[in-house]
Amino acid sequence: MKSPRRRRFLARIAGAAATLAAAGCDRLSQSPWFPRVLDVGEKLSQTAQHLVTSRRSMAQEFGPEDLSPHFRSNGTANPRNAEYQALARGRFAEWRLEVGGLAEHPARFSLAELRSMPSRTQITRHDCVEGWSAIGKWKGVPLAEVLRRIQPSAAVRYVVFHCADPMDDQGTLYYESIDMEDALHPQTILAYELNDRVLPIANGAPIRVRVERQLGYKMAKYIMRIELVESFASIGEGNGGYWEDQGYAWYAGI
Ligand SMILES: Nc1nc2c(c(=O)[nH]1)N[C@H]1C(S)=C(S)[C@@H](COP(=O)(O)O)O[C@H]1N2
Ligand SMILES: [Mo]
Repeated sequence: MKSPRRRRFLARIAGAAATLAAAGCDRLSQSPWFPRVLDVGEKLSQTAQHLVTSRRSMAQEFGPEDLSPHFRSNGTANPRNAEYQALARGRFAEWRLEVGGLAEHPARFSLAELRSMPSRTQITRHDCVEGWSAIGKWKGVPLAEVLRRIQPSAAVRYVVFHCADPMDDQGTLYYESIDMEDALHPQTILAYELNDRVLPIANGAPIRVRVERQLGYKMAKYIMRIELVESFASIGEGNGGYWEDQGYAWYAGI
């Protein structure tokens, strides 16, 4: 916003306003450019309004006839750390989802417990920034259901997903975060099924999050721990996600 062009534009507006003020208010409405300046303001508030409403809206859902024949895997296809491999060998019976941070009742949930909670099924399109899309059918527990059980404290602003998969030789783990508005959205689910089958390892077993109005990299796979925070300072120096730390936008949605 501090580009020279922007600064020149602001200077011109300020100059024009000063001229007008000197000329008197009655000339304001007669000035040919005044209504146009108002239009710009109107456009801006319309855009802001659109942003607010679209964030509350639902992502498009599709029918079974729209399903992609194969839902591909991207990024990690099989986390290569020993802990995850051991859990996978036991078909995740020993896996526990730890949900904590700023909450009244931090808890750990087994896969069976998550499966016994109310569920939501949705057929949606996944868009990856690398240039591919796929339509899949997801079943899972709404994140709002899980959060209701642990009672987030009033200060919570972000939900952070800590994943099992190391992204480099230093062992940097994949992680992601969303705000409370997306966390409580009805289409935000912790998915344990894809296309009527147990979620494959390639797509994030035992659970991965669906945040339907955002891009693929927000949909953390291999979730081990969910942490409720007030700011990213509490999770280190990061920008709220593995790809965000490489320069991607934190808000990857419409
Ligand atoms: N833990 C973890 N989550 C992840 C990734 C990853 O590499 N590790 N890749 C992301 C990206 S870029 C995309 S497009 C989707 C891919 O999901 P899929 O493997 O089910 O196609 O997962 C996202 N979530
Ligand atoms: Mo992606």
